[in-house]
Amino acid sequence: MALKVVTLVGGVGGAKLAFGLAQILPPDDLTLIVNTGDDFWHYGLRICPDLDTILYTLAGVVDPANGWGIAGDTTQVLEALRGYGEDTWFRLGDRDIATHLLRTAWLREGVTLTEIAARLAARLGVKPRVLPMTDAPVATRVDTLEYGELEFQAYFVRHRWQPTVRSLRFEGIEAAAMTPQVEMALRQADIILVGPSNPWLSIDPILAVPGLRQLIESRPVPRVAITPIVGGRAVKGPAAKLMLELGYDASMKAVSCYYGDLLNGFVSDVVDSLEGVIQPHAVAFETVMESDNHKIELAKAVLEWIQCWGSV
Ligand code: FO1
Repeated sequence: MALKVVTLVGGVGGAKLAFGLAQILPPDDLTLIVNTGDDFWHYGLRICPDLDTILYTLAGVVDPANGWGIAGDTTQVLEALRGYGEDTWFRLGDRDIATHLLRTAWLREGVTLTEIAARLAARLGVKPRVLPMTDAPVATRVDTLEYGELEFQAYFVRHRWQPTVRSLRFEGIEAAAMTPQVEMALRQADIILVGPSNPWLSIDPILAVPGLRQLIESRPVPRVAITPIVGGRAVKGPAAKLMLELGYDASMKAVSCYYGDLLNGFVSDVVDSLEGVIQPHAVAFETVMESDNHKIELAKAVLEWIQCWGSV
């Protein structure tokens, strides 16, 4: 029987799990709810890094080395901007710019981000549903010791997430609302997954959309996160450093505690023991996905494990 799987994702780790799930689930049974707190305006173009990373990954065109952008993309525009004396700290590829041009033009026509993601997915041949967490503009702001408050991409890319983080906030989140598509997907989900994404930077913005966390917590279905921390370290990005700066241990147990009763299941990595995991269902798999096959194996193992105990 069809199992509707809804996965909250942001960043490269989340995209890897999404890829694995997309290879084993019928497209109609997989919905991705994507963080939009990283989105920003750059040279007048609306950039949506997490949406594009998911779309490019599921389309099989993502740059494998970075996990974002388009494989083999060129940087003629970037070099021309540098020729004008611009500081090209955010590496936009030429083909990637086509995505931003289309999205920006559609936004100007009043098309919603949800509809834009659907159009781009259709044109890229991506069949699972890719849903922005909200259609309202939300911007993650990072308050740092060295520079004060930074836009997310200034923190993450320009300053290579080296500044010391004091706090985070999601500008515009109070006025944001779940789209009907997000609400319906969560209401109809048989399984809700939280990808191995940064809980503070990629998942919290999604959970902060008014009513979204409560809706997930109210669902009597398996609600499972895959750890983004392995052996006390982030697989990629600032998660471990950020945890220490925010006063947590850099451990998968601390992630388990942080998510708390949002979840009833937790997947840690085999290098970490399960004691300290507070969710009633816990398992350890090899969660570091280095190959496409590994992404598929992890997705398969997680779903099979859930079906052993899920109330589905
Ligand atoms: N990340 C970087 O570390 N450096 C970049 O120059 C960069 C450019 C970029 C362009 C388009 C895009 O969709 C993503 C890009 N990213 C870059 C990744 C992005 O900053 C992160 O993937 C998310 O915002 C956080 O996961």
